[in-house]
Amino acid sequence: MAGLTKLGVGADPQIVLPDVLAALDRDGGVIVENMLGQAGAGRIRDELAADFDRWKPGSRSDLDVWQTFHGARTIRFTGLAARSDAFVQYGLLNPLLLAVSDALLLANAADYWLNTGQVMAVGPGEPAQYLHRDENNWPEAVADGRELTVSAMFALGDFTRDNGATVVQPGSHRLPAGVRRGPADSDGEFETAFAEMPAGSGMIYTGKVVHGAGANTTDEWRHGMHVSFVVGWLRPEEASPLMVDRDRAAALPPRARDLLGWGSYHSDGGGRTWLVDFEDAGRLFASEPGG
Ligand SMILES: O=C(O)CCC(=O)C(=O)O
Repeated sequence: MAGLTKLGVGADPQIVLPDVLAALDRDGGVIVENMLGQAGAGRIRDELAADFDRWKPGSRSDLDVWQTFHGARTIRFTGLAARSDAFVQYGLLNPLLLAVSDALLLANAADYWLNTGQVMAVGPGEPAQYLHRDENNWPEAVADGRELTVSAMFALGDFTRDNGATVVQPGSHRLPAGVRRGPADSDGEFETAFAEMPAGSGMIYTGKVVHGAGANTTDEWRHGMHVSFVVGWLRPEEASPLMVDRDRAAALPPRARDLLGWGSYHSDGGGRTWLVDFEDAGRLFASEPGG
């Protein structure tokens, strides 16, 4: 069985960055222990505990395709920046995930923003999710050699093969652009790896690699948190500024605000989008009178 490379990160993510990028280039995904840290994972879980208790498992969609994708025994919710300071500190502003996104996405865009931050708590008895590529959210923009999105699946609790660790097909990111969906063992073209990792770790992966949540055959929940970025010229999956209101945004660091869509996009070619009164949305937070 193919495995994913496992690395560890210390205080300076730049040290491990070349190894992370090499593993992503080779396999499309890489596990980084301590990416959130035990403390970060613990604080996020504590701050989201009431939401985990409140949300019911299952999809909120009427469509079969989404019900299957979301899973009847999986709890999912978004809006994490509105709910948790620790999410902002450890997830949204995660230094290694930002460094990887700089390296892969700034080749194709002047900036990027949050695609979505969501928890995926896979419950006992949940079958494996069908495999997919995240970049197919934007089929019109998908192209060979162009990275549109970078993701991390963070382990808020231990990920094991039995409790639903993310399934990855290493090397599948090299397949030609196109929709790839199906059960984990559908084609046999690629070997399957399981992102088994201790709480506080993250599995970084590109939008091109085929992956999905594993089956949970245990009687425990698998607590995961997905954080992904998308190039600034595409519309993200999650409407973050509709979830994070202006007062909440004002309390966040400027980079966090930009990533959440409370800033504008300035293309390298001079075009500007997502403006407020013809100027950068960041001016909404300027302290000068009339700013
Ligand atoms: O929960 C996981 O391990 C992966 C989930 C996933 O890829 C998704 O829902 O898009």
